[in-house]
Amino acid sequence: LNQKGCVVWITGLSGSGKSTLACTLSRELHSRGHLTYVLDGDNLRHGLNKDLSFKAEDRAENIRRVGEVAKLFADAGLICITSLISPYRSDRRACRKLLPDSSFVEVFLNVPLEVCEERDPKGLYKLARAGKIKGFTGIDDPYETPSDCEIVIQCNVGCCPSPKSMADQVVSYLEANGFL
Ligand code: GGZ
Repeated sequence: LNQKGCVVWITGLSGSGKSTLACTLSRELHSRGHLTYVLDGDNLRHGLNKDLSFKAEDRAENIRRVGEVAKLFADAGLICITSLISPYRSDRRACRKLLPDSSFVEVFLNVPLEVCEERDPKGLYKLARAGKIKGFTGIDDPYETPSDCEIVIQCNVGCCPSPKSMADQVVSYLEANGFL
């Protein structure tokens, strides 16, 4: 294995397609012979992070732990892909600081709230609007838009790139920056 490890940190709203992008990107990189590992926020909250809630300090701890684990994978030479909402700039910046310069690749999956809410794959937005979930990101909890990310993937109402073309955008970046 002759691979420079890195972390591809995908941030965005619930329902923006982070997990789908992470999975599609992982498969694409595998098919090119690269080792990857996906750390998915929703999955990790059933195990490693099952003691954490969605209040700001628990989200911070959630992201801190995943950042530390992602660093271990990157140290081992893998491309570690994370998919967490990670709504706070300060938490994302803290993860970036764990890694050597340029090996933290922040990807903002920029999907309008109305598109995420229309998809509502788990019915969570509906519950949040009804006040049955409190502190839901984008409804009554903040999402701080990245200002220093390496890649922005733009979706608009009625016009979203396919998961494959989103993954290709990340692959091109990784190629151009010597990670592949
Ligand atoms: C945001 C919530 C909440 C609240 C439950 N706010 O789309 P999903 O369902 O499958 O993924 C979301 C997941 C978010 O976990 P993360 O670890 O990525 O969040 S963070 O980075 O902010 O710590 C969503 C579900 O959990 N979910 N309640 N209140 N998302």
